[in-house]
Amino acid sequence: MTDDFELSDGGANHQKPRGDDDVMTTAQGHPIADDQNWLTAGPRGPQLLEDHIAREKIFHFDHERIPERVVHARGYGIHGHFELKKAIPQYSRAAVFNEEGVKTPTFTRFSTVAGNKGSPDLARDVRGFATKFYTQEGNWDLVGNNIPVFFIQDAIKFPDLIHAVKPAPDRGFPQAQSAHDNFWDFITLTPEAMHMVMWQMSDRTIPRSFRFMEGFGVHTFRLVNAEGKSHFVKFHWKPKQGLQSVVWNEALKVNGMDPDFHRRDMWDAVDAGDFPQWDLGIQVFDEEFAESFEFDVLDATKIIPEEQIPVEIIGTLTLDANVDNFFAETEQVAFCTQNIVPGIDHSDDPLLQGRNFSYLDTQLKRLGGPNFTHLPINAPKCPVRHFQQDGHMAMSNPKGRANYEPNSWGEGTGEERGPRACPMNGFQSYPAQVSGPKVRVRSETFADHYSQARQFYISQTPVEQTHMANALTFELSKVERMDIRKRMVGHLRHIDDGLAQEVADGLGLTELPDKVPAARDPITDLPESPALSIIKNGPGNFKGRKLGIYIAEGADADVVKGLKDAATAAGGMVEIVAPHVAGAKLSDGKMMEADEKIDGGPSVTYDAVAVVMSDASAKRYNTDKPSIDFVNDAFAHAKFVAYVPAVKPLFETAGVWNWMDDGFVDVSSGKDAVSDFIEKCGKLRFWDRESVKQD
Ligand code: HDE
Repeated sequence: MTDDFELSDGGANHQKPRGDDDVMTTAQGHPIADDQNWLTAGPRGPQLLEDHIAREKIFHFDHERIPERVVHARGYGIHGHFELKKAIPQYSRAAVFNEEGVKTPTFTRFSTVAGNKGSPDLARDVRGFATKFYTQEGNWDLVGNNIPVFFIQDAIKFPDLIHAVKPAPDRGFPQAQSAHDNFWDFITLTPEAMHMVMWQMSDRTIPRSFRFMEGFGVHTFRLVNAEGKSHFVKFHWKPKQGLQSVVWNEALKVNGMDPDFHRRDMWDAVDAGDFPQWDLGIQVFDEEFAESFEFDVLDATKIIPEEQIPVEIIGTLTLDANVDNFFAETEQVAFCTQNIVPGIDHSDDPLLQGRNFSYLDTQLKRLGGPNFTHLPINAPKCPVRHFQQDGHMAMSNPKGRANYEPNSWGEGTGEERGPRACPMNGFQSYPAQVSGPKVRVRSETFADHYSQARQFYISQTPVEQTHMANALTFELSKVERMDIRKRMVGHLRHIDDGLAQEVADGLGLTELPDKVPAARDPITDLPESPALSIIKNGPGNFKGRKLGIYIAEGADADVVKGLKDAATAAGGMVEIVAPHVAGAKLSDGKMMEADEKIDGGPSVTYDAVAVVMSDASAKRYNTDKPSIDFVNDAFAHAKFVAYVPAVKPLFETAGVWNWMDDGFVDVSSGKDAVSDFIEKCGKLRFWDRESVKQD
């Protein structure tokens, strides 16, 4: 009888039923004859509880959800690897930093912070950037964000911050938004948040894609070398794709059009083999620098400008495999800031220290027991040996008799003695001097709240500064209480009077509110840091970006082909949009298939657009709302637009024909014009259009 059963590769006692490989079974392995009809007493009679197949199916379904993350609930994970390009034994003994060319497997999860699991991707929000490195010496989790500072300085304030930004407890809204009273009430009573708020109100919080944003470890960490010498370090992820964000009006529309915009973009890019990459950079400094720096390096509301301590690139992260199962991998991955390896250590940053408690605690709640390290996505890829045992869902249990230490099993006893601690290679905490009275105070060295907020603001291009003023005005306009609006403007006056005035004007305040009392007068002459601007750090080419070509019946086939070829040759992706999803017949009489019907492929989903139609089609669609929006939004969002003169009737009703600027390129003349267009697209947006509108 047993000969008829095939052993599965899953484990010693796991067998498959006779017959075909794809026979459905219960979780207990019973082959199922009918999975669609509950056992009943007679065809129209009551259902029987005896039906173990139906009951198991429903029981399991009832328990499908685990608690979503209390913050960063909405996220997207991708596998990859980190390749070390430059060994740094002088700073760290960590294996991951010592052998050039070695590839360490990784899992990275990007996320938004405030929204729940089903919230839209383009909320104005900080993005999480968490990477688990499965190193030879155990897992190292770098749990960072796309912004290098944080709202608060001490972890004990985190629940207040998160309560304030999440939906109000009485009404249960607004979802995934900071534009409401509770958030701004908390922020304006928390001056330490001002630097972070400047980043939050910048385009950093509406990234075009996860692929086009930076990542930061935020805190100061330590690197410790083989001699036990320590340096401080800050970690940076620099996207090889360059930086890019959307504009706010576009973000709002993307959310309606495609709430999964970011995860879809990542899935599509990885699926297409266009693997995104980030360089890992380190800013290394010693105690002496820390002492001389204007701000406290343990204060997570401060950066160290790259112009002051350069970022040294030491390796590259490549994200090259989508998950097989979202729940098993992205949902169950458990990042813990306390997962560090020998050669990396914590600093006394009070935000980091609090996080080291919180993450382990949160995983216990989310994953239901202490054995979440047994799940494949969390399990280290190096040997694991210890005397921990049992607990919920224990899957990898040690063999043998010894489950304690010290023990005297081992040689000659016929039993394994089990693992032993290793003082030479094991993790050693850096023996930093610690002394002082037990107190609940904030260090005086954390008291400057405005200087770097100002530095961030003055480092932006005028376009980005305008976006910040608009974002602040938008958010504060959603705040109902006048005193909160004014209080925020009172803070802005410490940052930049011009910005304060612009926001006051935007809010319709007749008088500029008084400055909020400052714990310390800001330093006003910190130099600009170009590294802080997105526009100054764009890619300069169209690689990895998407061109949407809107075609209709009779469109010039050569022009469409020319655009497709040129965009693809530049490393871009192309999608064809048409009035019907079947596509359109071009001037050569051939049918070109569409990727999207016009109302499913609005211009907000593309980095640049082209509209190629015959005169007859342009007349036919010049009252079609999705067609008008396609053109009008592309204009309003400062996109580059390729066109042929025949589209005039549509461009006229879209209101752009008389406003066409250098961001519009007539590509009817062929190859040169098309190349000119694609080259321009490398700038991503024609920002001059925004300033023209303001005049
Ligand atoms: Fe987190 N944070 N955090 N955080 N955080 C969590 O852990 C927490 C902070 C960050 O993709 C939680 O697994 C406290 C800073 C990311 O799974 C929780 C404080 C930074 C992720 C938690 C902070 C982060 C989390 C919720 C104040 C940037 C998502 C679910 C000291 C450096 C990781 C979970 C993923 C997740 C606590 C502040 C980044 C509750 C107490 C600063 C990217 O443990």
